[in-house]
Amino acid sequence: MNNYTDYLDISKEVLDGLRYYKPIVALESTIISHGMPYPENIETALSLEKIIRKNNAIPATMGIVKGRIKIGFNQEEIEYLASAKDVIKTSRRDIPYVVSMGLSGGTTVAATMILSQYAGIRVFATGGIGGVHRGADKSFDISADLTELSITNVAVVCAGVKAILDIGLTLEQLETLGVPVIGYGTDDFPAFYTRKSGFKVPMRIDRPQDCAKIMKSKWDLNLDGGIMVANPIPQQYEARKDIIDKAIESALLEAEKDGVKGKETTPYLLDKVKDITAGKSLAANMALVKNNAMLAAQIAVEYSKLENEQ
Ligand code: PSU
Ligand code: MN
Repeated sequence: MNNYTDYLDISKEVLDGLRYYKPIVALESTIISHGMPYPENIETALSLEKIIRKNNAIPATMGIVKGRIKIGFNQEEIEYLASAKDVIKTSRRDIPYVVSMGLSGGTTVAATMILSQYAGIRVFATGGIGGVHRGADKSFDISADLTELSITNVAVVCAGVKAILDIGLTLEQLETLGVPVIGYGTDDFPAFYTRKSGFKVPMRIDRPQDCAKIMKSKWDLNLDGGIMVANPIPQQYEARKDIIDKAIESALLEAEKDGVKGKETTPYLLDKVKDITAGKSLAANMALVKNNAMLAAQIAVEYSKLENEQ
């Protein structure tokens, strides 16, 4: 038998939530280990949990600690992932290595979707997903987040994708992979720090219950795969497009100069953009993840109503 449960430690609170079809929201841990600096990473991780509870759902921050897959971190585990130096950025391909060697991993969107599916959690909040990198025609750098969205049944609430990526190609790839990309209260696909990318979303909803209905029908119809809910950053936290664009251009140049490749690329670019904008990008990043956690909780509440009706 395929005994993946042997590898999982699910917190008591999350187990209880699963048993009674309560609303649960998954949270990733690459954002803690590699996406944000210390101590903003801990501060953000803890406040996301608070926001989810305030909106009547159970938070399940997840990742790998010393070889064990943890669904529902406690505070000590969050602090460990936020400050330990040897935490590995863990996507789908890295999971078996990290688990069997007894290592610790901050899980990416792709890996967190996999862990969520093991546990039976259907809603996940993050900042931005990975996508098709600029210059992918040469580098072939396309995030495993996209392929995961085509096979794993989790709705991912994000603020779109960063302009460090090629947003147009990322949307094309999502269409090819059959992933519904839903604009929440917007016709324009959001670009993480800014509300608009200039690309239209293929579909739009304005209420959490509509998202829950789309999730249910997709999976009732055996159309395996995830859903991307693109939730624009709140207006008051939006960054100035010209400043962000310039910061991204310089970050990309520096990455090329430093010969950065593969899994190091995304964390490198995030860090450079933060330095170039003197931390302004980090403040926007923290605000938009919190906004996504709130929407994800509302969607989880509506989805659990549908599950409980059955
Ligand atoms: N984009 C962000 N912040 C992040 C990430 C992406 O704006 O922290 C992280 C997420 O964990 C995402 C991962 O899943 O980077 C993508 O990395 P890669 O491009 O190597 O697949
Ligand atoms: Mn990559």
